[in-house]
Amino acid sequence: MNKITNHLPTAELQALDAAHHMHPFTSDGQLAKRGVRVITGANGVYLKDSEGNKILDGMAGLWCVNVGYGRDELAEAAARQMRELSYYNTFFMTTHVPAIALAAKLAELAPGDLNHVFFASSGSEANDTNIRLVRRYWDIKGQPERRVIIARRNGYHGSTMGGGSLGGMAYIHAAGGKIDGIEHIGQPHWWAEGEDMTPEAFGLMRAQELEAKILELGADKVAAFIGEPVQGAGGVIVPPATYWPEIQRICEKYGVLLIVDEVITGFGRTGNMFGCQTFNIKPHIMTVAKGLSSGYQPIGASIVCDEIAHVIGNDEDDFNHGYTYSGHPVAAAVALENLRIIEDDGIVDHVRNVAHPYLAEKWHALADHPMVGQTTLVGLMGSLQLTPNKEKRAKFAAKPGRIGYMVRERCFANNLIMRHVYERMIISPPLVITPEEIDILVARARLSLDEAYKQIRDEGLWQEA
Ligand code: PXG
Repeated sequence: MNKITNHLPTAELQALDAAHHMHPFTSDGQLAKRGVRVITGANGVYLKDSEGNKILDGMAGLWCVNVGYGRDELAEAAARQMRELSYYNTFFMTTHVPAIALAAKLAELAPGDLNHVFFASSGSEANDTNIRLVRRYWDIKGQPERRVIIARRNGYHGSTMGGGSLGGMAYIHAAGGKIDGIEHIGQPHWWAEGEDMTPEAFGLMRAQELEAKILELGADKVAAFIGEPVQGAGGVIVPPATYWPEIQRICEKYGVLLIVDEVITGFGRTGNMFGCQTFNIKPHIMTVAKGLSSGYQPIGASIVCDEIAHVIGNDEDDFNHGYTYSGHPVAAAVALENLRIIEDDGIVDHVRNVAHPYLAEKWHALADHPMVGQTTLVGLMGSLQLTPNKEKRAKFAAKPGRIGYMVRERCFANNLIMRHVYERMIISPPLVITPEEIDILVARARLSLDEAYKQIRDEGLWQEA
């Protein structure tokens, strides 16, 4: 078959997919039995599938399509750049205009003295870059023993060997191992782990695990700490207000570099350009990807502070790291145009002043549903915690993920993409979502909860662990 067409019958596409396509984070055998969903097009906040369904994408793809689908300007920017300079690298004393312009633009947008950009093609790659950057920095500073990077359990930083090791997902470590020199501390997930503590006391306690870990390892062994302002893939875990100030204090006290992974929270998701601004965090390095191009091109970057960039850059030896596609001109041109759209269309203001307040009222109202024990919403990333007993913050007796999966299946059936992370339902819609579309999203979410609730009761699964 040499022509990819949308016009084959769904069953034929599914059969070809099952025969040849290995999917990420999937059991392909199980998927083949169920039948994969074939997406054929998208516009605004809606996806279209091969059966003609119009699906509201409550996840913006994988948290990335910030400006919505089908923007002509981005297609034009790509076509223009492909004609002008389809590819050249940024190794060997060369550069090109899109990489220059995007680096300068990111330096302008990023807070503080985050003025230097190392390009990658994804968030995982950018985090791998960060591992090298911080270790190289300490080598040059004459402290080569500072190698350990501290991260959090249930954090997510990608699925390359470096990114997957920084992440705190045991099932990813189990898939082929984990690199050395990465240590994990607890996550600030009050609902699941805070027991009888107040959120504030719990947030402080979890942050202080960083200090304990630094003291256990010896401060002279610790290169950096990495965290997401709000854990995304972990279930939209919003840390208590006490958490980040204490992390910042501890990093400063021990001279530990602070890497903030903004792959999801960057470019308007939290109601500011960056999550760091929402949570008042001052990092040495910021990881970005996803919303940087709204997913129209694969691109990521490490945005680095003056001190680290100058120390590494002023050494006479090379920084021996880089990717064929670091600063890819087409990806960079598309990212630049995407940032122009975000600014010119006032998308961050739209999130802060229109979409967030409108969604917040309706989203938090879902807390009256018998199954919803907690609702969170920061900007346009939100979660619903499912529970059989709200007062006790109880877990379901069923296998972890089973109940969440049932709700997700109802969402699918009702033409809403709302994902689940175990028993947390999560949303992260395109930032351009309108109040009318928010009404549809919430109505479908409620309908799906109602249907799943009935099914859970009928199947005898309404039981506490
Ligand atoms: N950091 C964070 C905070 C992320 O959310 C990455 C790094 C890695 O980016 P790349 O571009 O290498 O995938 C991510 C990616 C999910 C899901 O199911 C989340 C991500 C990727 C795939 C699935 O929530 N986040």
